[in-house]
Amino acid sequence: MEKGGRNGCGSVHISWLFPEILAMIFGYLDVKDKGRVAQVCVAWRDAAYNRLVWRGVEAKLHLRRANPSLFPSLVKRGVKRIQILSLRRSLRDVVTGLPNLESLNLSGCFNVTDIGLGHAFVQDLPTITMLNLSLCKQITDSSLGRIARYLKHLRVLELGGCSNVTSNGLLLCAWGLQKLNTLNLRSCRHISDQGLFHLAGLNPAAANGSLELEHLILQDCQKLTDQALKHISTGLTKLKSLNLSFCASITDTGLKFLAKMPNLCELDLRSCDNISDIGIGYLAEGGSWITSLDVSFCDRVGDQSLLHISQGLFHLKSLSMCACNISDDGIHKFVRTAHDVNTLNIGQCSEITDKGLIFVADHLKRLRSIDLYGCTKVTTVGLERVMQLSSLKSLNLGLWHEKQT
Ligand SMILES: *[C@@H]1O[C@H](CO)[C@@H](O)[C@H](O)[C@H]1NC(C)=O
Ligand SMILES: *[C@@H]1O[C@H](CO)[C@@H](O)[C@H](O)[C@H]1NC(C)=O
Ligand SMILES: *[C@@H]1O[C@H](CO)[C@@H](O)[C@H](O)[C@H]1NC(C)=O
Ligand SMILES: *[C@@H]1O[C@H](CO)[C@@H](O)[C@H](O)[C@H]1NC(C)=O
Ligand SMILES: *[C@@H]1O[C@H](CO)[C@@H](O)[C@H](O)[C@H]1NC(C)=O
Ligand SMILES: *[C@@H]1O[C@H](CO)[C@@H](O)[C@H](O)[C@H]1NC(C)=O
Ligand SMILES: CC(=O)N[C@H]1CO[C@H](CO)[C@@H](O)[C@@H]1O
Ligand SMILES: CC(=O)N[C@H]1CO[C@H](CO)[C@@H](O)[C@@H]1O
Repeated sequence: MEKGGRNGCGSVHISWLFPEILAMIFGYLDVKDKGRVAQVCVAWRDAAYNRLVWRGVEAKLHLRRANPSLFPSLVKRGVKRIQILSLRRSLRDVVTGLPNLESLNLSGCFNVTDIGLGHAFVQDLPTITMLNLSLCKQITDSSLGRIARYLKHLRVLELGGCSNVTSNGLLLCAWGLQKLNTLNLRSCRHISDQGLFHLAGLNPAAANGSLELEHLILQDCQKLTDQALKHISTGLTKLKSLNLSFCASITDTGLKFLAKMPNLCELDLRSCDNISDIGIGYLAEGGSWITSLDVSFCDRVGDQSLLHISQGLFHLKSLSMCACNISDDGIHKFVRTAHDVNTLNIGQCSEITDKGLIFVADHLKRLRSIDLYGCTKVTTVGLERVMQLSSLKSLNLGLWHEKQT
């Protein structure tokens, strides 16, 4: 950012601008430059204090020594989203210093404990809608109890990698967090089917459930079985996306339940080893509205699944089958009804040849992105046909080739 002309900010044109207009312009700068323009002169500093400038900005803080002007200056700018990079002071200071706090990101902050959160969350905090505790590994169900009690307006809760969280913690969430829209439980390996039973509100005497959930990430929750999917499909009917990747105990039977979910459009089953063509058949028979399906690294998913998909998943836009046992035959069956598909990831499918790519080029006229990384049997003949698709924006070939433009 230049300081603007010989007269500092007195440069003729800019000084004519109303402070409101300056503030709108400053709003487009990145956070560092916002700080710099505020140091140019008094007029610019005042303009830079306008809340418009800082709207949506996430302040990143190292909370070390006491700094009495920090929170008032953030409040003055209207900053409502905070990311804590390191924590040597009480979290309570943050919560009391920023009464309008909307988003608190503590991800990866290793010093976050139940005791620390216990000091911070002692009264209703109705403005906080986003809490990111991912990788705060010391957090247990006891913190979830506080969160469920005092952060009732939470819409996004990230607990990825919080491996001490159990189904009891989920019961507490299901009791207190009625407005939850997004819940990330990645690698919370102690969570069992019972936790999902509560989350889905299936025992209303104990908890009404978080029935507004639209996005649920259960990646790598190894204990979950088909029962959990039954609970989800019964109670969490607003769910739009579900991530079950690496849930090795999920089987084809579980997919029968998911096939009935009216709003489910994104399903991630990457590396679910017990899923086979039969399960994909259930999904397709259910007439599901799935637009995005990932079954990459499912060894038992193959050409038969592509046939099922062509006969039932008519709304599919994105399909990922990396390292699945598929061939040109399967592609041939799939492309006939796959008119809306814009993303196709079939990397490491070593049986695919130019023939398969020609089927793709002839039928998938909306294809924007294709992954062919490690497809060792394809040659420039097939690739050139795919590259002629006018919609194509991205072609991943990994180490072997590169898209020429
Ligand atoms: C962790 O935070 C507490 C305050 O909650 C502080 O007293 C302590 O010194 C911090 N520890 C480290 C290693 O930063
Ligand atoms: C929260 O912090 C994590 C870790 O630093 C970062 O990756 C993530 O983008 C942050 N979230 C938001 C919404 O900024
Ligand atoms: C939460 O933190 C994780 C890990 O750093 C990050 O990947 C994710 O985007 C964050 N989510 C939000 C909503 O900030
Ligand atoms: C469930 O919701 C109803 C109606 O809002 C409420 O009266 C009841 O106390 C709730 N049950 C629990 C266990 O919180
Ligand atoms: C499921 O989680 C994995 C890992 O976090 C992520 O790469 C993938 O995009 C997620 N799938 C969906 C549909 O969000
Ligand atoms: C791959 O699929 C074909 C038929 O589509 C089948 O004959 C073959 O046994 C499968 N290979 C493996 C390793 O599952
Ligand atoms: C407080 C608590 O329960 N901490 C446990 C978290 O999980 C690790 C192992 O994953 C245990 O060693 C801790 O005792
Ligand atoms: C729950 C279930 O059926 N798990 C099976 C998944 O597949 C492996 C073999 O691939 C079996 O050993 C498990 O029993």
